[in-house]
Parts: sequence; C-alpha cells; structure tokens
Amino acid sequence: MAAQNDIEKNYQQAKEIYGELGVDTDLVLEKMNQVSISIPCWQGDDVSGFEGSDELTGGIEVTGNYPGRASTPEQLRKDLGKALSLIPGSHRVNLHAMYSETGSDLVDRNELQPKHFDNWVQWAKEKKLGLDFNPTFFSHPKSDDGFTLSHRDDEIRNFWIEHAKVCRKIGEYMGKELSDTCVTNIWIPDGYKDRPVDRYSPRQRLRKALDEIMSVEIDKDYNRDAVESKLFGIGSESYVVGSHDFYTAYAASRDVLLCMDSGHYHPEEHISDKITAVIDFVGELLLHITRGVRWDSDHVVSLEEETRAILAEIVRNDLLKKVHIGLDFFDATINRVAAWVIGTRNTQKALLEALLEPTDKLKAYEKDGDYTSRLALLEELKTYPLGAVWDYYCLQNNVAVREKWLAEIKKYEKEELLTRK
Ligand code: RNT
Ligand code: ZN
Repeated sequence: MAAQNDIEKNYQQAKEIYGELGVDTDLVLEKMNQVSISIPCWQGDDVSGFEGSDELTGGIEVTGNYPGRASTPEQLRKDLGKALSLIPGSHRVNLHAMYSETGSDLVDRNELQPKHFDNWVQWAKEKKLGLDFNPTFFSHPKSDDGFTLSHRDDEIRNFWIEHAKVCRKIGEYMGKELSDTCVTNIWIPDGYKDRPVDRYSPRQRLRKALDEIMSVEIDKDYNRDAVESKLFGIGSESYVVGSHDFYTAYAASRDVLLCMDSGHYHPEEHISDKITAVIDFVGELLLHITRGVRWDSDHVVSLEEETRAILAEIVRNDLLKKVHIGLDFFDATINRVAAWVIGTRNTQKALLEALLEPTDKLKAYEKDGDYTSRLALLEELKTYPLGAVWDYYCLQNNVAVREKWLAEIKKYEKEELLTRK
C-alpha cells in the first residue's frame, strides 16, 4: 500500500498533468467537500424498519442473508457511523418513516410525530449530518392490496394522505433542527399486475391526494418535497399509477421536486440524458442513483458508465445546487456496511472525475465543430490519474486510502456484526 509520501508525490504529479489542461486540482478538492450525498439508511437492515414487520412489500425486493443485519436503531446508527468514517466529506442520511422510534407506544403511520425521530436528529447533530426523509407506503396492512394514495376506498386513501402530511412536518422539523433543508420524497407502490381497464381514475385520485398533501403549509427553507416515478414493480408490471409522465407533469406544474431513480427506466433509457431535459421545468431534482441489473434490482452503485455520465451532466451544467444527489440500493448478499462505503465512494469518484474534466475546452471543440478533438480528449481523459487525486482526497479527509477501508470493515464485522443474532 502506498505510503503517505507516495500519495502526496503522486498527487503533485497529477496536479501538474491536470494543470496542463487548465484544471486546478486543489480547487476541485475544495468543491468535493461541498457536495453531500444522501445515503439510504435502508441498506443497513434490508428495508426492515423498526415497526416489527417481517415482510417487505410494495414490489421491491431484497435478496441475500449476509450475517449482521442491524435490527435496532442503535445498531443501525452504529453501522452508519462506521460507514461514514470510511467515506470522505460530510453527508446526509436518508430515513424512511418506518425507522421511527415510538418506544412502547404503538403509533400508526398517520400519527407519527417529530419526537419519534428525535434520536435520529440528535445523532445527526452530533455527527454533523443532514437528514432526508420518506413517508413509507409499503410493508403495512393498509397497503396490502397494492394501492395507497390512489386507493378507491376513501378511508384507506385518507390514511395515507394523513401519513404523508405528518411526514412533511417531520421533514420540516429535521430541517429546522439541523439548519439544513430536508428533502421528503414520496414514492408509492400503486399499480396493477395485469392490464387495467381504467388507467385514469387512480391517477386522478393520486393527483388530488398529492394536492391535498402539499396544501399543508411548510417552511420551504426546512423541507422540500419530491415525487418519485417508476416504470414497474413486482406485482405492478402492467401499470404504475405514478409513472414518469405523471410525476414529471406533476412536479413541473407544482412547486415540487422530481425524483428520478436510475433503476426505474427501460434498460436502454438513462437518467443522465433526462437531467437537462426537465431541470428548467421542475427547478430542482432529487436523484436516486442505483444500479439496476436486468431489472430494478438496486445493486450497489458501481463506478460505471451511467454513474459517471450522471455526475458529468450535473457538473458540466453547473447543477450541483439544483440536483440533490441521493443513493438507493439494498443488497443483503454482502456486508451491508461495506455496501454503503462502496456505493458512496463510487459516486464520489464519479463526481471527482467530472470535476477534473476540462469542460470549457471540450465545449469549445464542440462549438467549433471539431468533434475529432472532442472524442480524442474525452477518451484520453479516461486514463488520466484520477486515482492519484482520489487517494490524496481521502488522505486529506483522514479516511482510509484505497481498499484499506476494507480491513476496518472486516474488523468491525468480527467484533460487532458477527456477534449479532
Ligand atoms: C422503490 C423506490 C424507492 C425505494 C425506497 C426504499 O422502487 O426506488 O425509492 O427504493 O424508498
Ligand atoms: Zn428510489
């Protein structure tokens, strides 16, 4: 493993190499520290939550039974803390309503209050983290038939409307307490396995339900709302009420963010191309960066073509303030703490690569119609010393360089995870 001296030496060399292209690597590393990534708490416990439910519903699926799953709030926070200590920069944790802590009280989701998330908020304060939030519209008896906010039954639909309303208040509370705007994201599983005859009424009900939810006054400095679209789920293969067109139109016509999950599209359809298509109409975006393998499988984010393309789009178009970068994966076949570290560090590497790009130069080639130079430089850049800058960034932030973090995870696995029943 490279010694500190080597890392610094390699960085100096890389600095010169990028410098020749007019890229200031020191400045890039300052920018790196200003970008926080929203890390999904649900990777730590296979989307189980603390309500005692033992079944994950809603058409999403976690496979694997790697030992050490967090089953208490303390364990989940401890695991998150471990992961965060191996990720450079300061970040955010994304919570779901099912991660409430209600003590011995049985509190249904329509009655949740900010106090049920106080432990999370105190922990986030200590760790200097932001929090994001999601109402949970699955793994609950009232979502068993596959419909929530678009349910034809008023009572059930109203239950879920109430749930979303209290969640926006909780998001506002989190944002206020942490002086850091919380993004509260609505994703519902509603849809049909087989071809419906009436595709319209559920969408009309969903639109009205959302309007009612959003009519509750919220301080936008503390909470912003997002709606997440989807193509299909398990059990909703033929029709999803909250489809891409539905939510794009909804977000564009309301003061609400659009959430695009990179696993929610046709395999050849990419959200990297969608960012600039919608941003001027929706104002701000939330991303759920994930890796779909053949389907919406929520594999851990990899440093692959689409991840790099997404981050490049954000940086090239100066959209870091308008695009909230969140991750969404849950894999139970590998160490769950390592999964957070791998997925987040990969997203950061893609961000770093994007920030190190001499975009002005490339744009000038494009403007001049010199597509040869554009392609030549884009391809040469792929073997530029990104790794040397990344290593130095980790060193600067006092986190393990290269795969050194893995030894810490193995130790944590032995001392903590494997002792869990
Ligand atoms: C489901 C959505 C949603 C969930 C989380 C747990 O398809 O992607 O974002 O993954 O809310
Ligand atoms: Zn998602």
